[in-house]
Amino acid sequence: MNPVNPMDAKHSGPAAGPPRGPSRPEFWRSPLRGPWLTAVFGIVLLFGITVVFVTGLLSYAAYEPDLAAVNDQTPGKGWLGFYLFSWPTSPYWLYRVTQGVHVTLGVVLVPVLLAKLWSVIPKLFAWPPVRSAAQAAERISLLLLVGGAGFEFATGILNTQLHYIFPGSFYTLHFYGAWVFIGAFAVHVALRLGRAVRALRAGPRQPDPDSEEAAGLVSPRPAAPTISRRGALGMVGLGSLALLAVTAGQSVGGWFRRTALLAPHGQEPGSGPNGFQINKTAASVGIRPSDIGPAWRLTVRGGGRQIDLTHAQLLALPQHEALLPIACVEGWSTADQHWSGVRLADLAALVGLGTHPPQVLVQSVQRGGSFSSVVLSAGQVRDARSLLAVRVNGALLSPDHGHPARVIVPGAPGVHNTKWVTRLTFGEPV
Ligand SMILES: Nc1nc2c(c(=O)[nH]1)N[C@H]1C(S)=C(S)[C@@H](COP(=O)(O)O)O[C@H]1N2
Ligand SMILES: [Mo]
Repeated sequence: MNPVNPMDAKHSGPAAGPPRGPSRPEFWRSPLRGPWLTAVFGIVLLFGITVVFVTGLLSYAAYEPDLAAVNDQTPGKGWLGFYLFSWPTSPYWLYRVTQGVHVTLGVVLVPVLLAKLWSVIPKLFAWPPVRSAAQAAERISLLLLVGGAGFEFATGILNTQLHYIFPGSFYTLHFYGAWVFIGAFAVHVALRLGRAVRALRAGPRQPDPDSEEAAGLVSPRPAAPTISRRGALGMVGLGSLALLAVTAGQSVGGWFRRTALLAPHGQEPGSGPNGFQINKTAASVGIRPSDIGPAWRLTVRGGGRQIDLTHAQLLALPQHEALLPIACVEGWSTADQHWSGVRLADLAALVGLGTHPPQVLVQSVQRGGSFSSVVLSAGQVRDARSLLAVRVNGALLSPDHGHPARVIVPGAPGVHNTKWVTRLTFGEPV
């Protein structure tokens, strides 16, 4: 213990003061820290994180996890799936917007999150560390809040940048992490919203460091300012805008993709009709040329019947067009592409399920991997824009885009647009 310095007594309580270093309020000297600045960042995060959370929940609903086990990346969710609903096919750009917002806003909020943490950092070292049971509980909730925010932002950004660095388990981590984080976030908002609103009303003038309003954020020994508080806000705002400028292009797609400096640019899709973003190439998931060559067949099953089609027979069926994007969970999407192929509903009709086509299990020639099969809902099958596509932008599909046939459905996440399809099973799976 340090000897009590009478100079410190004012800020450090009656008994032995805090140890030297960051536990002493005098240690923190930025004249910018104060309740107003913290409240501004806090309110931005309150709205921003709410939107990111809701669009994240929507992303899970878009996977239709209740439809089939193959659709569900977090099968142990229990009642956390209470809000799930059947994902619509209109508007056809639905997932493109919800997931574009989720990823872009998440990235854009990073500077605000860091600034918010910086603005309250003295509180991390507050002395004594535990004053009462209630305060201990609050500090633990802050641990979950800060840890949860770091975890959610880190896993999310790693996923968008590195394409599933955690094989299969990204969903589990990000999903359960989100619920822990949002629980702590709700507690924090309940405890602090009143104070934040009062601080915003009171304006940017710094309160006395010892006052209740200062909330332990105002330095009792401020250094000379090198930037104004508005300047600091401007800097954070510019940081966010810069991130927006180099991120949003990947969700807009088309020409704007070039501005998306932060988007994964590893695979260059090239030019021509098939020259748009590819998630996983045929080679990268072990598709052999023989899997998708002349020996390839499409098997359509359902209603007790089975039909096998060659590629030529598939091309001979009535072809329909649909103008649809691919929108990946990673936040990128393509501009609308001209797909053409056979309607899923028409394929259901081939096995006698034409009037009210049921759901369908789609299976790829791909062996293994969590995206090699999916169940599409009856609503998706019945939409006239839902195709088993064989062409895109006038050309046959390239192997990387799913030749000989791939699913394309409106409004759905990219992961439901299964490539290299070889089997469709209509009806309830047995
Ligand atoms: N068989 C199979 N289909 C698949 C995938 C896959 O890994 N395997 N990836 C999916 C994902 S996550 C996306 S975003 C889209 C991307 O389609 P694209 O590569 O043609 O752009 O394909 C989907 N279809
Ligand atoms: Mo994806």
